[in-house]
Amino acid sequence: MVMGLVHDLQEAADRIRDQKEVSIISHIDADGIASETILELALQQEEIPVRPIFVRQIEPFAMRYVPRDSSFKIFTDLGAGQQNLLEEHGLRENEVLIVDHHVGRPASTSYPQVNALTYGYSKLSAAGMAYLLARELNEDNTSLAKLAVIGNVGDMMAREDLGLIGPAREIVRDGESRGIIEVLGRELNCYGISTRPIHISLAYSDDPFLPGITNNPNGALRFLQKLGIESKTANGEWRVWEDLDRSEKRTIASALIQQLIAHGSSPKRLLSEIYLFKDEERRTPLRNAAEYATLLNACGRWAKPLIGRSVCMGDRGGAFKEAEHMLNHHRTVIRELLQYILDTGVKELSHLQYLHVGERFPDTIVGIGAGMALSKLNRLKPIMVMCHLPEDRSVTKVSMRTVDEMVQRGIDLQAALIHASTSCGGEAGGHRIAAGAYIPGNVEEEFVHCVNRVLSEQCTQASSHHR
Ligand SMILES: [Mn+2]
Repeated sequence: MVMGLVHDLQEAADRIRDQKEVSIISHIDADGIASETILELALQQEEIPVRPIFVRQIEPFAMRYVPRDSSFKIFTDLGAGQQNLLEEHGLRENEVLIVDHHVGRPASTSYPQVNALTYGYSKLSAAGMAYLLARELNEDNTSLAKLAVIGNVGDMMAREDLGLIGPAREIVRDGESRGIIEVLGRELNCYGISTRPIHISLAYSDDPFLPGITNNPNGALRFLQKLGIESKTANGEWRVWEDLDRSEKRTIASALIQQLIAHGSSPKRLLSEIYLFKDEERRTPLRNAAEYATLLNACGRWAKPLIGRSVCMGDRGGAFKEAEHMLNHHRTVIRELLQYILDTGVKELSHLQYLHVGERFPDTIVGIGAGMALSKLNRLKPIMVMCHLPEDRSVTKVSMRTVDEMVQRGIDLQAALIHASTSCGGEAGGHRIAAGAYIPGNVEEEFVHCVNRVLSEQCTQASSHHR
């Protein structure tokens, strides 16, 4: 870790130790829920009472949930980009700590902040930062490494490099030495390895796109049969990826590598690292980082982040049942949304495809639906899905998704949405591959065309660099 970070963590830890009462304001996604829980558990150890508050990151109404009381306010997984709002809310610099990994927008008050980006770490999420702070408070807090890994994986920090790197990787090692985390190297880069039948898991893989298998469970099943891999156990239960032995996994991986090469695609992204939690029961979504993160995301998206928090704190009874229920419901509604997008069809511009779903679906899942629809549409054209915000119909939420290949070619959705929103009085945030914005409802049409223009410029710029 760079020296500046070590120093700033010490200072932040000292600041926290002095507090009588703390409010933690965090984001409702997996990283936000994990961040909040890490700090809440760490503060519990210090006997400091905590009040958890969850908000949607870039929504315009977030501040109304921040209490106006004497408690010390820790903002996790948000705050860096909203410092002007903290200021407007009347927060002074001695009552705030920001623990974040988003691009900062400074205000005239200089709020104390530990932000992964400040230290040059772009592959470390807020839960990673919260963990480093918790470990600074007490070395024994390495027991919280699992939650940090869930946050990191949930925020796609392992995606680009096919594994966690830098400080996020050190956190994995902390978990390994506590005996909680097991790292499986060079595993198939697919989702659902602990809970989904193998062919379903294979059919989910779209990075890389597997011809005849991606989005095609029957094709995946035939593929397994051809290789002589049993899809079911002796008592007729579907096997999951985790049940396969080493040689079965190797058989599948080498067949896929051959297939990709035969189709002229690169097998480079086929294998990645997977993080298993040995203290969790097999065949549950808690068993690996990616599925655990989805469970937490489901809680957030159905406006029950506190249920996710209870699961993170160890509840395996009522809260876990409810979380599982939300996860299943989540899947059903996402499937409906996907079908709706495919049935309705998208409008196409030169550099993007888009659709407005009105208020048929909760705004919190529209982005995922967009991502899933993309793999069934023209993958190389970024997709934009718009919807109305239930709390305020005059605001439109915009979600965009693209694929790695386009990011390599110079597409940056975050930059495009920030650019287009500033000119129309909206707010945007996210990443190159996935980003979102809130815009006034009456500028939708202009906005879409503005984003299309920016995307076309990004393409031109990137190709002129290559020349
Ligand atoms: Mn985050």
